Amino acid sequence: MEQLPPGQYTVNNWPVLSAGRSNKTPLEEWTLTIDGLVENPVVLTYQQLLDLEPTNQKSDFHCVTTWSLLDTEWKGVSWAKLAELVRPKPEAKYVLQHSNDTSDYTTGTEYSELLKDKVLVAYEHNGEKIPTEHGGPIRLILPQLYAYKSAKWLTRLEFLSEKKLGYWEIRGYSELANPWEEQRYTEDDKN
Ligand SMILES: Nc1nc2c(c(=O)[nH]1)N[C@H]1C(S)=C(S)[C@@H](COP(=O)(O)O)O[C@H]1N2
Ligand SMILES: [Mo]
Repeated sequence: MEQLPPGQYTVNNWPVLSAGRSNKTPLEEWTLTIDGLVENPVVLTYQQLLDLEPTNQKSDFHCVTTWSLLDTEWKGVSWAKLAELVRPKPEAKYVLQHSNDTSDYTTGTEYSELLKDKVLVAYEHNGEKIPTEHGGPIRLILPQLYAYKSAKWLTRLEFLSEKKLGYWEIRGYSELANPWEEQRYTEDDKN
């Protein structure tokens, strides 16, 4: 299968692309909240996340500014595992990701995107803890969408009944962000 979506080129280094910076919260104070329209809202410490069954996944990373990093290895907890824990309600249609950073970055998708292959709440990249500038200790990985749909410094997954625009979506970037359809900007979503 073709690995490079239209209009993308491959990079070997790994660029850093951040609207803000990490708040550098100490690891022992880091929490991941999963709440909103779920049966069992949770606040997980970093250690509690590590204690859940891990999954390793190799996936591609496509930035909307046209670079792609291929075959990158992530370790973390699969959405399937976390879904067992929190049990989203039937009316949960949308998920807003929140970051613990200086820009209060958010990004959102339909809940169905979390149910796709290789979706991870990741804490390791290529066998190492995710570096701070790349979103460590925890970031989401939604490899099927442009990477702005994968929040770095992930601190909360909020389940909603309706869509809410995030940091780049408010600024005119696609809500759908499917790289295979080249949905880069809002106007591409209509095509
Ligand atoms: N919190 C936060 N998450 C973010 C961003 C950001 O600015 N802040 N940028 C997004 C974009 S546009 C891309 S391409 C990737 C970049 O991840 P990297 O810096 O690890 O390459 O993170 C995404 N997640
Ligand atoms: Mo990006």
